[in-house]
Amino acid sequence: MTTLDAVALDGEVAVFTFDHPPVNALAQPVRARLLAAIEALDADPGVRAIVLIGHGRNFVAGADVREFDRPPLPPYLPDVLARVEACGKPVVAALAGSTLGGGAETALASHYRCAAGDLQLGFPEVSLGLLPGAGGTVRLPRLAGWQASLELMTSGKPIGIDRAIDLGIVDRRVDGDLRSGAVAWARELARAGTPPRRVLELPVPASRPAQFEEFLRVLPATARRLPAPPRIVEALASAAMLPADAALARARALFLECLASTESRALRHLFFAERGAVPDAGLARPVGQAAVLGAGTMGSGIAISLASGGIPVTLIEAKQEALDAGLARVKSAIDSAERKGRLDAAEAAAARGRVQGSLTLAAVAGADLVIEAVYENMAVKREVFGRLGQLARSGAVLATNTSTLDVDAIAAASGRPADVVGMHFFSPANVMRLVEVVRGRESSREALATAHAVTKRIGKIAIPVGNAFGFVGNRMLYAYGREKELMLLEGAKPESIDRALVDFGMAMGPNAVGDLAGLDIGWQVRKEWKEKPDDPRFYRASDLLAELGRFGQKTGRGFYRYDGPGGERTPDPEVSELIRAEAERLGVRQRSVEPGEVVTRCILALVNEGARILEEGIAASPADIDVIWCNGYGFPRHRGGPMFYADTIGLGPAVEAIRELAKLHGARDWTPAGLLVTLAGEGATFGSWQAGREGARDGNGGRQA
Ligand code: 3H9
Repeated sequence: MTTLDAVALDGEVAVFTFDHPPVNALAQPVRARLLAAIEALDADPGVRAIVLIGHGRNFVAGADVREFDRPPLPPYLPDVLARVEACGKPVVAALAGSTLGGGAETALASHYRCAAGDLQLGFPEVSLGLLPGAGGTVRLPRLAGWQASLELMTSGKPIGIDRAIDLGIVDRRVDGDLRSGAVAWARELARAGTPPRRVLELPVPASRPAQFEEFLRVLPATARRLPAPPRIVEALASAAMLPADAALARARALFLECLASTESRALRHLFFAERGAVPDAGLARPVGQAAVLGAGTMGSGIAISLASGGIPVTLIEAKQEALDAGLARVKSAIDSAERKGRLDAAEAAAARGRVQGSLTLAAVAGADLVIEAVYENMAVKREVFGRLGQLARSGAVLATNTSTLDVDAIAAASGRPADVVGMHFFSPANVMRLVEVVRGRESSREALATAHAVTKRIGKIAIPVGNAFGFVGNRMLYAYGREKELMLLEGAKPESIDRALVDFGMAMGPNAVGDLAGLDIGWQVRKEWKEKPDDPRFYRASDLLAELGRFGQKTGRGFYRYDGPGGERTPDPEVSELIRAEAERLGVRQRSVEPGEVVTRCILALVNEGARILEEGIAASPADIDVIWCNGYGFPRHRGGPMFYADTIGLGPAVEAIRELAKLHGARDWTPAGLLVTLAGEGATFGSWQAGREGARDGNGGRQA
């Protein structure tokens, strides 16, 4: 009788369990166990069929991404899966939950597949800059056809059980206990003498050679420029044209090319950076009820996030009309999530049931967490926090959503500053995943841990930041914006700046973003900003347009015009003329500014400010800055964030370029940060610096800004 790690016998059926917390990733020991098990079970006369199943909620969430930064270790997944497929006894994969990447490929190498109703099957490799590298590109089309394979693998989006059955990927659904259902089916197959059905032996579906090129052409231009999507299409085209062995070898070679690419390294860096542990997780206070003050766009967005994430919330406003409008926004967003299938009917009903409104601040008394999202004005916030300090129950965490004001000054007004933190959500709060969790001078570890835990619980990414003007994201935004504003005065057109940065990969150009957010918003902030740089050119173009009532999209004019029939964005020559006259007044000589200069100045300004923020301890790590910029400001993910990008160009060349810029534009804006100079001098990178500090930090409760 077989006695093996991870194998249990159920009569003549052997059950192999993937048991590798947290998500059963296919790390080397798991691959070795699976290979040993299949070989032994294939040879064991007492075993007539094999079931593969995952421990816990998931089957297998893929290859172990942590191994990708090291030399590959045998046994390699493609070889292990080839051995599974070659097994002489029926192998039934029992799928549930996350069945992703290498996990989905394991399912395809099995002979039969059944699944539980919560199946999420997909090929997310593309979001890591990779392609399915363990035979998926050759096996999947033999079950699901070319079009579905192209779509599943280039989108990375998982599918549920119904679609998996429709596509022929899953053979049957198991209601009730998955293990028993799979074992019963395996026994049935064995007793009926049903032979293994090997996917690689199924006929190759017909294809047109042009089909792959056509698919590539309609992919978004951004995807076409990345390494993975065109290689996924090429691997599938090879599977259509070459014998299986040659197609498998081609896919493997393409996978290794992707693995070595900077883009994949960048995406893997973000994958882990976005999954940092909750600092002081054990200290988080339970949150059974929340309250949000202010039912404007931000407040209702936060309420939607809390309710959808399972936390009952009271939305509080002073006036009935504003409260009704806020509650209507919440309802409409939940309805829309239901229509789009992001919440099922029961989840949507539960989310709606978790939101109630109130016109009295006293309603905060029942809340464990209060998030303030009232008007961005210190006097107003201090008044609100003074009352919250009295009304909120003892132990409740009081969070301000301010994006620019001093959290310590707000905290002091509450009379209980240890309970106060900042939770800086980004707009629209129900869509954007980023929250900067701001540590005030007196914020307690418990209050911070609670803010982090709640953010994670509602599916968002919490990044710890220190309390300084603009925290991390907006402070860096000012450095980035400073340069684009100077280049506007120097003669660059708004649309040329935007085009250069969009070509670099930014989701939107900064001038288009300004128009979308409203140029009046930043103008107001700068009016109240006491330590604003003493430079008449600082944000002069934006302020000039705001002074002229050109607030952006909401007034039909800003850096662009929006007054055409469809309200679309069109360049406005009048703007360049207004800025030219202003430049003349300020004595700025206009010239032609090339796209390369736009990118260099804007991105190096980010890098330099990021390095200063690290020196000052406002951010805990370069990776945190990368997560903030990729999730809050549309920095291209395939470049890994500004600090990772700096590592890829080299810190030495970055410092040299900054010194060159200092010669041309002055040392005030272009003195290289001390940390940057030190690391460049040591031949180090932000990545190596972070790795060196991580050991010391692990001992004291995770990341702390
Ligand atoms: C692949 O398969 C390539 C093959 O084609 C070819 C090979 C030759 N590896 O997200 P969570 C960790 S490429 C290692 O917070 P959730 C994660 O770091 C892979 N670790 O949970 C975190 O650790 P910690 C294709 C992994 O419930 C913990 O698990 N597969 C992996 O919100 C919990 O993660 C993917 O791309 C992994 N593959 O979501 C799937 N996955 O607790 C990637 C997770 O220490 N994973 N971890 O911070 C996911 O999409 C989500 O994690 C999942 C769970 C949906 C599974």
